[in-house]
Amino acid sequence: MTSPIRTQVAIIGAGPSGLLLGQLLHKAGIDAVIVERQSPDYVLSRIRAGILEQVTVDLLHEAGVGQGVAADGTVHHSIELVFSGVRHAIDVHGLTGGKVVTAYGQTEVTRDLMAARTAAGLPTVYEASSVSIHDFDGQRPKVRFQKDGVEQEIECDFIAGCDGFHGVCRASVPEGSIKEYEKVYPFGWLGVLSDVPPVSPHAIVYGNSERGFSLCSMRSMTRSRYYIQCSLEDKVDAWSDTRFWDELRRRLDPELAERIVTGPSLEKSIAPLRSFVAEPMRHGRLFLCGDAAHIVPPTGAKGLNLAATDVKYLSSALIDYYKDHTESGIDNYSTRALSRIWRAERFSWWLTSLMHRFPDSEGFGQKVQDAELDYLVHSQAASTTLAENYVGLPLDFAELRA
Ligand code: FAS
Ligand code: PHB
Repeated sequence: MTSPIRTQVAIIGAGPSGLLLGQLLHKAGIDAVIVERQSPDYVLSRIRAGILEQVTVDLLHEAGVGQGVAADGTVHHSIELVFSGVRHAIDVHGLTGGKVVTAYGQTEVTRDLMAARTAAGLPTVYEASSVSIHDFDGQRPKVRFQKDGVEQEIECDFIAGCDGFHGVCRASVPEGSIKEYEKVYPFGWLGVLSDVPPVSPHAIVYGNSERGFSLCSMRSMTRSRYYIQCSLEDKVDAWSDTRFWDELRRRLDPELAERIVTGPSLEKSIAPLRSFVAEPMRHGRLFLCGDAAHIVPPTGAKGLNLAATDVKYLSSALIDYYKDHTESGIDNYSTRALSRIWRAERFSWWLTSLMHRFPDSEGFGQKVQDAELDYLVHSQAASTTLAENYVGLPLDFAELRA
């Protein structure tokens, strides 16, 4: 084994959580090493989120990587709901006193963060194998990994578990020290990315037809992202581009179906949907962050945004620790993050329940879903509830009562 690497914070995972945390710590003069098991290209090849809350956009600017979203992000003032063959606009901007969301892909966010880290010459170990974490219940936690066959060790003050749902960090917490809450949904999302102009460039369109859920989103004015609800038994190979476009059209209102521009898929994948939270998010000197601690069904566009606010809370806590030698931030991290996470979990579960067809939802259940959709688009109070959750609840929830 080579001589140990010494740093203040060891970050496991170079997805958006790990990279954004590394960038915010760097700007505060705190050293961090990131250890990632995949290559940069592999990380960038995963097509995921597309909608950023204002809190997330502000954080990218705070981290010094806001140029991309400012130049290429598309601001949305409204979302649209399609059901019973009719499309209804929800004026998110008007209902929330001017708040908006921005369409800018997670791939682009990750690329911007990677470029900033490289430009600053900050240490990131890609394609690390056999990553393990140790002694995080003590004062001197350690990370061990192999790189090019050589065993290496990091000595640090803290470990940030930014390694996603299938990572090593949450799995390393002793059984009995962590409680997990989970709900798995009986369907998945078949997603397609295509270099065609978005059918609705200024509104994300959510559909609930008798054939199932659909979603029309975008990455830019020339690149679109579409999803349809599919069975968990479905296989991507069974979905030709033509079959996908035809099915998507069947789930939209006639005008939108007519307007949609189709083209070859650049990426096509099926993602399962689950709600998941692991509590607490702090274990000694290990902090779980982002998908390592929680998962939401993507219906509410919260996954990436929750990861960003975890990073905001954790980076502030670590900066307080190193600058002011106070531990209140790190002591409160888990409670503070979980308070916002559960509100987003509730919203994501609610919108998923409202916009999807469930195998057992015929009869009374379907009539109630139809009635809730009708109420939602005709009641300002109901639309306001949707709008204020969609743009993202404030970092400090007390603001909402103000
Ligand atoms: P990530 O999973 O992005 O990153 C974790 C990183 O840790 C990865 O790079 C991984 O390779 C690495 N890692 C894992 N184990 C490791 C180990 N042992 N050692 C070192 N590194 C390790 N959110 C939305 O808002 N909208 C969406 O439409 C949406 N679609 C999604 C589709 C899919 C298939 C998935 C899985 C998620 C989707 N999400 C969506 C949620 C997604 O955007 C996450 O919220 C976001 O990626 C969270 O970022 P991280 O916490 O950084 O986790
Ligand atoms: C996306 O653009 O990928 C997207 C948009 C809205 C969602 C989920 C995903 O709710």
